[in-house]
Amino acid sequence: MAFLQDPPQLPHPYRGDRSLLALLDRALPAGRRAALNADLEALGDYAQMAWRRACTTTRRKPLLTQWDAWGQRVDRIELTTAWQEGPQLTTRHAVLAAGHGGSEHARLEEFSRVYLYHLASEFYTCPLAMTDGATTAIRASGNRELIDRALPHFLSRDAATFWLSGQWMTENTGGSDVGSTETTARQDASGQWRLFGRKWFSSAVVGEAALALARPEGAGAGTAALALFYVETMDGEQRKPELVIDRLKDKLGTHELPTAEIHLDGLPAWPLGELAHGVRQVAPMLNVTRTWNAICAIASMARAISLARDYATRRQAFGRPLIDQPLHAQTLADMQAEFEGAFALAFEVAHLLGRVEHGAAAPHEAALLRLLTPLAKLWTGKLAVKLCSEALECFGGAGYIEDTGLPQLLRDAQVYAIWEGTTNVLSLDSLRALAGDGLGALRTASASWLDGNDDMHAAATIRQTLDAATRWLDQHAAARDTLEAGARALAITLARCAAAALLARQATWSNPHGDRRPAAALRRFISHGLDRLVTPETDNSTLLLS
Ligand code: MFK
Repeated sequence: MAFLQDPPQLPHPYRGDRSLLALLDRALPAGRRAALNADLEALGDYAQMAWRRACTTTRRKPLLTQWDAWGQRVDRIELTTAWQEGPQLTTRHAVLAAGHGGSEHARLEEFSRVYLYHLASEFYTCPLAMTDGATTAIRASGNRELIDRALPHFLSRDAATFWLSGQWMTENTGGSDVGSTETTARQDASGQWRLFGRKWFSSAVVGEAALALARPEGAGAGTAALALFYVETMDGEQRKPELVIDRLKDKLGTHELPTAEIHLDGLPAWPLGELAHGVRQVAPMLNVTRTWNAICAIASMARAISLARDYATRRQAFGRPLIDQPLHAQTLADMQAEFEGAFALAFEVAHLLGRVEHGAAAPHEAALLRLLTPLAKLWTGKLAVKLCSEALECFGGAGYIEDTGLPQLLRDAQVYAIWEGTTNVLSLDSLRALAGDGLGALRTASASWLDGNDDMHAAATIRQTLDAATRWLDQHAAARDTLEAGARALAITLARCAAAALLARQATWSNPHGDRRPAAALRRFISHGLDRLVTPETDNSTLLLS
């Protein structure tokens, strides 16, 4: 009988995830913890079923039909199975509604659902993130008419009344430099605003609404002159003719997500607030979608590590299972420690968001949230690619073969570093947050997270690294080019300090329960180093000569 290798089995994504279980047990009051269980069990079941289904069926892509047989423009998109299941599943388990549930814990409860659902959703979480962000931005605008009109749909617990919202910012001019937006807004004879222009990346084109940036006719150039508008895309069952889908994008990954290029030919629109400072108005949306990005990134890491660890118990080589081979075990443990740090940081951002939104935060925590949001997004985005790549290698050649389902993990992970802003854009955003009291807030928070932990080496390393980061900032504060050139290194250093201090807090809670694994994760994470600061040479001209 020829040798046959057992494929990896996916442990239950909820019951088998000790990081999630320990976090929720620590952070939630007992009653809320118990109430959350049924939804998380169900989403874990769905995720396990979806993995099995993905391993046994041929993956499909969404299909755009632009014209019907009789020459009528229809722009109809056929969605994949998970996307068709999305509205029912997410409204039944209140994925979005949970985040707006009137408690400081609401966001933590929402994002634990997102974490479990994300990979099974085939990136249906992308438009869900946009819908969550649009809800947050519309609520922040105080526009009562739009709040009453859109939010009951966005937060509906009934698929029949649920609406998805997009976020239309990116244009041909680029995803980062939003100030060069070319879409214009004009009022027609009746005073109705209408949008004209081309949007280059719309991942929620099947949605019923969107928030869009546009330049009101006659307004000046640049970011401050942009306005933020709310649009609806459907007239009953028909897509409005003023919204045209030009084509679906052919992407490296996220193949099931129907990302479209569209143009707007007079689509009716309603301003959220003043007819300027649209980026300022959309910022609450950006910060929410960046939190989704971080949670989805750690979900990819969790899946990759979970499969690699399971496989290491099944795969025998050189006479023993991989898990018993020192170098392989070392590799897996290194991955696990980095993942646990990223997990701690991403979920702290989610929990903080809820506390700040519900007025339950300490005085320094608004500035802390403003800083940790870009840090979590940029660090987890990069780490997901690294860990998914490492995990594929844990399978040897099998990790390179499409119908194992494994290569998709790596292809999809690449999106976290660009979705909602590149690593460099987010590093520069962290400088905005540091111009306020971000660093002071991080120092205060880290001291409280370390409180009661007995790992003196970890505490000293975190404090020394934060001191070094403070000195680095002071030293370069007046030299903008140097500050920008070193911003990524600074951001990753601060993210690692925050993650280490959060690991210490989890270890302090877990030790008395007899669980020494978080303490081991902390030691391992610290051994990988926290300080990534560099003093950049800002003159790159010699090296960049072609
Ligand atoms: C899931 C799979 C998806 C499928 C594939 C997707 C592929 C990728 C598709 C994409 O295109 S994703 C890219 C989405 N685009 C972005 O994430 C935007 C990236 N650019 C930025 O984040 C810039 O920093 C930003 C446009 C927000 C601002 O840059 P500017 O034009 O230089 O504006 P400025 O003057 O610095 O900021 C304007 C205001 O916003 C300021 O406030 P004031 O008006 O009060 O002075 C800023 O403080 C404020 N602001 C900016 N970022 C903020 C913020 N406020 C709070 N939080 C923030 N994060």
